[in-house]
Amino acid sequence: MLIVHNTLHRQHAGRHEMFRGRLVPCHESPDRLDHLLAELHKRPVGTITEPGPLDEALLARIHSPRYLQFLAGAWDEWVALDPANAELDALPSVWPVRGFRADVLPANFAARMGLFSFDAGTPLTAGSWTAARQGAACAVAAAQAVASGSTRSAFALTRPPGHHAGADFFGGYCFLNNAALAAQALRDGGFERVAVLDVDYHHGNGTQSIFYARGDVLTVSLHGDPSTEYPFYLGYADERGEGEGAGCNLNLPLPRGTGFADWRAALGRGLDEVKRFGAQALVVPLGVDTFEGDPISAFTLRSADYFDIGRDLASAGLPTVFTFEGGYAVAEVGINAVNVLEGFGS
Ligand code: 6XA
Ligand code: ZN
Repeated sequence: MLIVHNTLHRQHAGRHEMFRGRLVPCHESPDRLDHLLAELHKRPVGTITEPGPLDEALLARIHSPRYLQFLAGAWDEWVALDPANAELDALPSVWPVRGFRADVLPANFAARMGLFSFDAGTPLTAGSWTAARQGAACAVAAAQAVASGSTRSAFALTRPPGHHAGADFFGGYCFLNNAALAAQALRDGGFERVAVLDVDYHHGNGTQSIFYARGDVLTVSLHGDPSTEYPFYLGYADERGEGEGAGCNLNLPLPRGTGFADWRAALGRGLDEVKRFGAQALVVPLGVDTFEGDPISAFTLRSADYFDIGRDLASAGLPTVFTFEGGYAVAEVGINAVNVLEGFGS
């Protein structure tokens, strides 16, 4: 397995996220990836490499030009409002809900921050854009290596994560949708039908929305039931895709407290769907916030279960790209993720 590392990920280091009326320390911290990398050095499952420059044309096929333009300049705009802002994270505080104009692009920075986001839990910092771009480059490099046939599987150490980011919005700690970029790179690399099977605790709303009307990319997500779990407003079982994408989205919401036996049965349903779709390549947004010790999630998977997840995913027999998503029990993040990779094999 090829491992593609984001050497610049530490440049994205948010201080605070909004939680129940308070600014609390960010769960999505740089040490998450450092633990993962340390575990990969301890238990080598493949060669570790760094990505080349990000493919701008590919990026622009997944994200809208005005969103990319906003992200590229957001930090400078934030600091230009007040030099003291350089010591603070940028967080949105106003959003256009139903009935508001989504086509206008206000001159006001806060208004644009809200237009391009959906929560107040995703701080934008001085290095967020640099880190997010390098993370995206990792996902693309991993997919291109798999598409070229030089490796059968690859794992991209994407941080910040990506599966909540849509074509033109950030949220859920995500700015660029690494898994969507990987799926598109696999399509461009010659695989006619690609499946995304998201095993993070949270619904991959960004990936779903990006591919919702496309028939060439299947999106499957197993996750905490959105009626009680973030991101709340998407991820229900009746969302099946639209237009050419009708039937090409499958959500498998599971209740809080779900243990490995039931979770694994849902994974089996997801894998059946991948097979039925006739996928030629697979993208797995890999979050390990399904772990029993995760501070923000409510499934009860144990560390040993992650070997079985890897084995089950390998049973699809497909060229596979993993991106790294959630998982906040920092000490166990590396162990659990590498257990999946070890179980998967090469
Ligand atoms: C709300 C929780 C964000 C969840 C992020 C995540 N601040 N997504 O792990 O997969
Ligand atoms: Zn998650």
